[in-house]
Amino acid sequence: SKPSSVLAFDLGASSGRAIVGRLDSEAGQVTIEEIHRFSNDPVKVGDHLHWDILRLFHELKQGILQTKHLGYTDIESLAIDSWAVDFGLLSKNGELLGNPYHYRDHQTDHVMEKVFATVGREKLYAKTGLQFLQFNSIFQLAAINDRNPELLERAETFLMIPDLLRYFLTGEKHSEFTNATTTQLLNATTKAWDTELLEQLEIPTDLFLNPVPSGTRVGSLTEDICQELDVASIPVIAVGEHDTASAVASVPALDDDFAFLSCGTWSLLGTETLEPVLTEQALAWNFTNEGGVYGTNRLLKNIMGLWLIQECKRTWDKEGKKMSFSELVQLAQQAKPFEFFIDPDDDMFLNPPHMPKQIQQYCRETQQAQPQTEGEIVRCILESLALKYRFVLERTEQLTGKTYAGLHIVGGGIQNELLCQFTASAIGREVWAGPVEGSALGNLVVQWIALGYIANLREARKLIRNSFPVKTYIPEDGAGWQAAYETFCQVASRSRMK
Ligand code: ADP
Ligand code: LRH
Repeated sequence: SKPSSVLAFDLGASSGRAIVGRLDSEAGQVTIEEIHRFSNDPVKVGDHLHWDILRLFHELKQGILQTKHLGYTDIESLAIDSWAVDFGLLSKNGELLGNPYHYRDHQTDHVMEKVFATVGREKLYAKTGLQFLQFNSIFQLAAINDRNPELLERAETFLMIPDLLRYFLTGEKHSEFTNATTTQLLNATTKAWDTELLEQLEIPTDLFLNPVPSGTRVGSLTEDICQELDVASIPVIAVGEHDTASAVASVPALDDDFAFLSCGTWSLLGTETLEPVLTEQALAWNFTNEGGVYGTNRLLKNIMGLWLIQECKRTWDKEGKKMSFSELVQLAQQAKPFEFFIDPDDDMFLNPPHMPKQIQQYCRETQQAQPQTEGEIVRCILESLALKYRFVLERTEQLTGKTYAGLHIVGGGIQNELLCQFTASAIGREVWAGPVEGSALGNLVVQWIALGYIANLREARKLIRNSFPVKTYIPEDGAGWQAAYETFCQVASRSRMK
């Protein structure tokens, strides 16, 4: 039988890409080709930060056009995955109301406390099992209700970003399950929108569509788009549309019990479980339970991730000190080890105007000396991330009662080999790095499962394992990293480690 080609759009906070996957079922091999990559710059207007959603839609069209130009006339389906929590609101006649807010917009500063006063923190966790992050959709909606209630009054339909872009492509409105779980409005036990919660917060319940499971066919390109692009219609599948759900689907683990780190703008570290873990300990440690593909639960924690480096780079670029990621990593390699530590998850790093100064401020406030050079700052970030990974990995083990022999890392961050090595050393176990296009691959394999080419998730993971390299990192300098971990924990406790 001839190979099957499908198209994945993976939209990250740092870039978007269109990737064609080819599955040769007989050989048990997948190959991928990146056919289009585009930036995804948020835009600040007045006081608020928005996604440039129509530009993203334009880029999706460019990706589809590109399949034609490259001679892929046999695309069997396409799917989108993207970051969590953000959404658009449609009017009665199906038009987008306003520009979707970016989750780093400051409208949600201090909103959590107000919501807790109405709902109660424990109750909210018991219902949703979601970690408290100030930008969860629930807090965004509460902020909009406060500041800009007309927007909600005019809204008829709530669609998460991938739901929205898929709606633009197909004309059909559906809510996809994995991404719906990130709103903190879906009940973790019933898997339905929690109407009691919505009513308490005065959010109209009829905005929300019943979630469809990942791997559902949900329409095809509209005739209009086919005409505009001069392409044949393509079926559209709702995959694990939360990019982290897709990333976890791509982890090339051969056993059921494994720990993963999805490493990109964010670092998402945790494991797959059969059921949500809603214990007091999970609440105290602010772990999240997000819906995975095919009935899995993702027990994990958000760690601030390479955002810290992206923001330093953006600042230095603006100041005329332009450097690539690999140049920054080289500088970090040359800097002295274990000089400065931060808790990467301190709120102060969520969206500051000047990240390098913010890191210096953290060091000052926690009675440390301050990193000065680019190399010192990047080294401080990378070591602190690796140490935070240890902290979260050990807590994951305590929550599940299991131990993990090593850590799978997927995503663009594995191109930072220094970080992979630091991670192996900090956790004192092997790191297995790959694939680099984790989310896109998870997106592709779920399409193939939906189309009937791959039997299930386990087979999909095996296929990925057989098709892409995985690089092993062995821990080094155990004593040095152990001492560093102790200092890191001490320093972070001064800022109340998140
Ligand atoms: P997103 O979550 O936005 O989709 P990616 O998974 O694409 O992010 O990862 C992007 C990150 O990978 C960048 O922010 C950068 O830190 C890191 N990265 C990419 N290329 C390199 C490189 N050559 N060397 C070091 N780090 C890199
Ligand atoms: C990673 C991610 C993560 C969310 C964040 C908003 O891209 O989807 O899982 O918490 O973006």
